[in-house]
Amino acid sequence: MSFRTSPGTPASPPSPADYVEDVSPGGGVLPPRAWYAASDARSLSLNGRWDFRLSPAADTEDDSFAAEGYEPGGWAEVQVPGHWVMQGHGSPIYTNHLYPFPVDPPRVPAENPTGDHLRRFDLPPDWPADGGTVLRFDGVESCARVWLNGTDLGTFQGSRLPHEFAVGHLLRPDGNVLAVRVHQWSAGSYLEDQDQWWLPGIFRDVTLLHRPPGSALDFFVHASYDHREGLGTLRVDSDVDGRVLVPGLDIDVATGTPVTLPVLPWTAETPRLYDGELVTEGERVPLRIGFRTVELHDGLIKVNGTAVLFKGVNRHEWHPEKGRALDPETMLADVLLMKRHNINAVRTSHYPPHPAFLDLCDTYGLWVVDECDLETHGFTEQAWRDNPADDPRWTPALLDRAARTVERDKNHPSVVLWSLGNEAGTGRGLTAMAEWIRARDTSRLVHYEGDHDCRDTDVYSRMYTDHAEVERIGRHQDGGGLKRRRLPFILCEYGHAMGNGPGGLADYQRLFTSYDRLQGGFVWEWIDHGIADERHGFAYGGDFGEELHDGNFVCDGLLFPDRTPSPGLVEYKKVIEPVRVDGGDSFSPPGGRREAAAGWDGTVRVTNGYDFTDLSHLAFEWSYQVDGRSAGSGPLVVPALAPGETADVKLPAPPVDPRGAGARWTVRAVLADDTVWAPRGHVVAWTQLSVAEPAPPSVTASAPPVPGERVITLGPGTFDARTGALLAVGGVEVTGPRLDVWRAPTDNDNGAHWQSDARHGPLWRALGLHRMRHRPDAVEAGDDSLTVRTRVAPAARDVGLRTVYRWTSDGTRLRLTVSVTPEGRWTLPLPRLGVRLGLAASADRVTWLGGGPGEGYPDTGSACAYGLWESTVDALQTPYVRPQENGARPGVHRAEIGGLRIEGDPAFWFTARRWTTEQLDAAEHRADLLPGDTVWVNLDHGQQGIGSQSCGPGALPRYRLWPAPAEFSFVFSEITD
Ligand code: IPT
Repeated sequence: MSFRTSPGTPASPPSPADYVEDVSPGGGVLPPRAWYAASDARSLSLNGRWDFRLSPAADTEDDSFAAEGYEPGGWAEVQVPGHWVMQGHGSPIYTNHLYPFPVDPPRVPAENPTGDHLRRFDLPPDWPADGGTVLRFDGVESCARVWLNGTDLGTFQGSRLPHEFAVGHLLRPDGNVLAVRVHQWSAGSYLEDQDQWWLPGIFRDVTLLHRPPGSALDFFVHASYDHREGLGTLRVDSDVDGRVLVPGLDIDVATGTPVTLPVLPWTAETPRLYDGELVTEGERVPLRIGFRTVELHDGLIKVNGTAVLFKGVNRHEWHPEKGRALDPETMLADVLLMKRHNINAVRTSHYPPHPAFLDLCDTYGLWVVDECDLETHGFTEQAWRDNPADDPRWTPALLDRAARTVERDKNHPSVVLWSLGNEAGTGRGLTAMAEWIRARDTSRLVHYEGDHDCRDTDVYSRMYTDHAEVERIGRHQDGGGLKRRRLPFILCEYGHAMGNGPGGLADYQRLFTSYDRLQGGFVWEWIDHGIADERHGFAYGGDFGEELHDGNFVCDGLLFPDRTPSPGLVEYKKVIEPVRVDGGDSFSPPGGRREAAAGWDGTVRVTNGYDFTDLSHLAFEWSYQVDGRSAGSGPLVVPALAPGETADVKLPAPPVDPRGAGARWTVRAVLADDTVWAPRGHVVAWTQLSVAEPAPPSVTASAPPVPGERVITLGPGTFDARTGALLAVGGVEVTGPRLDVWRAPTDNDNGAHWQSDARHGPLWRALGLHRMRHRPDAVEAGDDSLTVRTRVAPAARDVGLRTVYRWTSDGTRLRLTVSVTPEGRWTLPLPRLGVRLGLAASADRVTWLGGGPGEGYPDTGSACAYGLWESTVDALQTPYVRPQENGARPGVHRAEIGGLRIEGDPAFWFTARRWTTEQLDAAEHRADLLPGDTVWVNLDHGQQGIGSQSCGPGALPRYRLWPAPAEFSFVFSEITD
């Protein structure tokens, strides 16, 4: 790098292109306006292969590439939309809130990867000669300078916002050249510190839009609904006068003219859209009109007069190969997955999504909190000093972002709240944004979490608040200023879905449904941002040699990166299901063990938990299972209850007598007909009720232990005479079983480094629970039992678990009773408490009678149904992007694997894997897990809850596994049938 000098002045650094570090939003672009995909005016997509050249700094190359006649010899090619770092040029960087460059606003590093893009295009032969043409960029990260046919059009920042240029005067029929220079870092980067991969590039569509004479400019569809009268009022304000046509409602009025008439309202549950058109002299623009009124009334967010309960998720845009360049199929996949999992709301964290996503939300029905492209979280490192959100020099940029968000998306009925941004502190810029938005759009409410006094917001919003505080807020016992006390509450982020978890969702949902003020929340977050990677399976922060990074904190979604639902999503679906079926009990522990109250007469109470729809779209079915097998099923007649209504419905007489076996009713609510988002028969809600638990296994101790030289035999069991360890059950070779308390800490066990509460993962390790020593103290052969006494404890500590294994047999079966007595002063709960045993690698097929089909832990098992399940060892694994404890099936009475039958007394947690817990613990990526020559089986009496401490509260006290005297039994037998 050379320093320019001039006579008499000291050397000064070169000034990078001024616009890159300019706090203003850019220059040369057209004012923001409503976005629409298509009208009858012509358009031309410029997506496709573009010539591409990457330079290491903003000023490495001059701008001669933008001049007429430039030949991009030796350039590479990239796909637009796309990020160059996802296409082999440079690499992604992941940081949570730390800026990956020195904080010196608005300056950015000299190392500023800059991508020059060139696109040649001809106009279609019939491209109209009259009127103008606009060039639209839907998203470029983070700063662009644009030339067409050698003419400098201008610059812009605001990565996830549209920017348009008037280009008609520059176009020619053939040989047009569009040149775009994109800088990874700009002043705008300070406003985009959004806990995601930093991914430069032209990552959304580039389109030429013909603007015929008399074409539409901006327009605002106002469509409200009066729920008392059942009347909608439509008024379309348009910069260009014209007519508004809605054939389905016989509407044909001038723009600006209100018309009131009976309509069906739009809600997320009933997304009724009316097709219409805005007709100006030169253009017909399709309209999709949804009538709905959003208001704050009686301290509640109401839509069409009804308070809504948000069952939401935070959605970042993500694709494991394309980053944030999402194709329409992926957007649709997200919406369908949400609808099928009972999700009714999306917060577009932390920027406006591709506009096509909002079209899908309108069509399929999702409430949207549309968030502005703004976050300055890194300033928290300096106690928010110099925060752009409170610095008037940045206010124009903030207002530009607010305007581009609102103007683009204002015609979507699904958008019910505008969000100012995320984690941007508080300040004058935010207040200015809120004021601007309120003046522009009175039909929606304003959200922002960072302002706990709610000066700028219409809703009190928090993130990761623990259950106890949420309950206080629900009871209006949380204090706060007068304004806040009158506002409804939402958790804009909760249930941090990083790795195994989140735990505690059901406990939150009970609060949301108990207190009116609590209007629900948005789980963090929708999808893991893992990057498909040959080395690792999926890569996360640090895998690209970043100098600063936040590891797998970027993988904290309900979907794995390839959009496979994680157990967290299955749990969330169950927790938020819109129909409740109760059998007189009030609480469901994991493993599908909801028990009917004593003396229950077979009546279930059905409650409609929808906000707007009755139950007529659902069909109800009962089934009766004995030991997990269906013994009968049939339809259940449930009245078409209105929202909030309850009915008692009697189940039929049990079809069979369970005779000592376990018996359960299952009631399902399924779609009665096909919908646009799921077929007929799709399960919306279900409940299981236990009427009889299986009789515990009984083994009459009748066989005596027979001591030999090296081994002791007891019934089918062969034991090591010295250590008392079981070696075989009949012909099945076994390693162990012995006490095991270790689990590979989950992300939620490990917690976040800023958490002030005890973080169990690191404390467990410090105590040495991952390296427990087993000391055999005695092997005692009695008349009808073999007793092995041991002490299990970590080096360097005086705490331990006195453990007695007592074996008995009736000649064919072997019963193990484990008694555990803690010694010393334990200050931590245990990760797990049970036994671990090894089986030959040929063990593959697994069946179990208990909770399934997926995993479940004490505070995550709502979605586990009791049944007779079948799987393989491989399929039992939940492939968290960073390997950790997973795969336990709760409430298991019986499991069969590798020729061994295992019955529990009481029911146990069952886990089987082809690697040890220690190997699971050591692995950093999926690809590190390699099958060994043993299948390791854990049979657990207890498991510590999961919680959400990777960013929120830990497991609630009732889900913690405190060391206490415990006794539990298993019965082992060789499967011979
Ligand atoms: C919160 C952020 O708002 C969100 O973007 C994400 O980073 C989340 O945390 C963690 O995954 S902020 C946190 C400090 C509570």
